[in-house]
Amino acid sequence: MGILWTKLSETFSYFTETGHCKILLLGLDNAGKTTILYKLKLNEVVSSIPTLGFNVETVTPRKGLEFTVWDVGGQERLRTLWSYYFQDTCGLIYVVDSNDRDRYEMAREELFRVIESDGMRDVPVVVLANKQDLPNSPKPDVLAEALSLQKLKDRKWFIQGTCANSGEGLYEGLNEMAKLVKDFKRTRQKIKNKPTFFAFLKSNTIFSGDDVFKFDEVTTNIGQNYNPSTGVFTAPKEGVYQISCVMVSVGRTSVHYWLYRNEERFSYGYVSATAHANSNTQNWILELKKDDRVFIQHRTSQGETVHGSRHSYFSGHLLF
Ligand SMILES: Nc1nc2c(ncn2[C@@H]2O[C@H](COP(=O)(O)OP(=O)(O)O)[C@@H](O)[C@H]2O)c(=O)[nH]1
Ligand SMILES: [Mg+2]
Repeated sequence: MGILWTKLSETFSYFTETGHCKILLLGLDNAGKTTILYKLKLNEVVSSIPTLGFNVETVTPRKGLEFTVWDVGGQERLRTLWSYYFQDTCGLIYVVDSNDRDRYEMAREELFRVIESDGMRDVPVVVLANKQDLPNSPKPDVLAEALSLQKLKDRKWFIQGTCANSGEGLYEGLNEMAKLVKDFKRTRQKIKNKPTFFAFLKSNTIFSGDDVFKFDEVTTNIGQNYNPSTGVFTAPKEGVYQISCVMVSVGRTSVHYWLYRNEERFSYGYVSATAHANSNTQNWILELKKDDRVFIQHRTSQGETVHGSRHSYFSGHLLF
């Protein structure tokens, strides 16, 4: 490994201590990605995995840190394969040939396509305005404008001029990436520590007897503490939780229900019948202990229809 990497290795040491970190190194072909890997002297560990014409290089310079490299642009039919690599990404380095003005537009489109993909939400971006050594090379700010980087509102980004051949700017660019990734991982960690769930009832459902309401269209489940197949939320830790539900009746029937904390029925819910639909909303602040279970159960022997299709829901999150 070269001097440049030795310097960066310290910067990146944080990640090995705090778990896995995956960084994508993308850009159109000919932008300079492979040259960058070589300049960082990471070439010794480059492994190339050609899958159906989709050529992915991965480099693992130290345990827990992984760079994944491929060319974006064209290859419409291969895009579906990308999503696999987007998962768990904590940084994107996007390399652009500053002198390739004809393909600025394409580089911009591809960049946005990548960052708007599932799994890439809020992932920080460092753009390397490469080939700055060429005469009359447009400066990084020109490229920033052409790539519409100012549109990236909720995401940290940084642009750095580089010359991959000499290595100029690479340390600065990667060092900034390391900083942004650190912030990103901290924020992610904070979110992970806030168990939250939100689940709709997918379709109209008739409940009778002591059926537990299974809200089966889960839109958020941070921490996976809500189980849609049982309808039960299990508190992962002690704290004050906000738990809410909206219950909507449909088709001239009423809905009777209880809210349970473990074996305790601590609230009664009732939706009266009308000609069309009616609703009842409940909002609780609950102190829960670890492993306390919260769920909603039907209470009357007769069958009652609860309105699905994004009308009725159950949600909760840890306040503090
Ligand atoms: N002048 C100049 N040429 C570069 C620079 N970086 C890469 N190149 C050249 O651009 C071409 C494409 O580089 P490569 O790393 O293969 O691009 P990739 O397709 O993104 O992997 C090669 O001929 C490189 O030598 C640079 O900073 N300055
Ligand atoms: Mg290459």
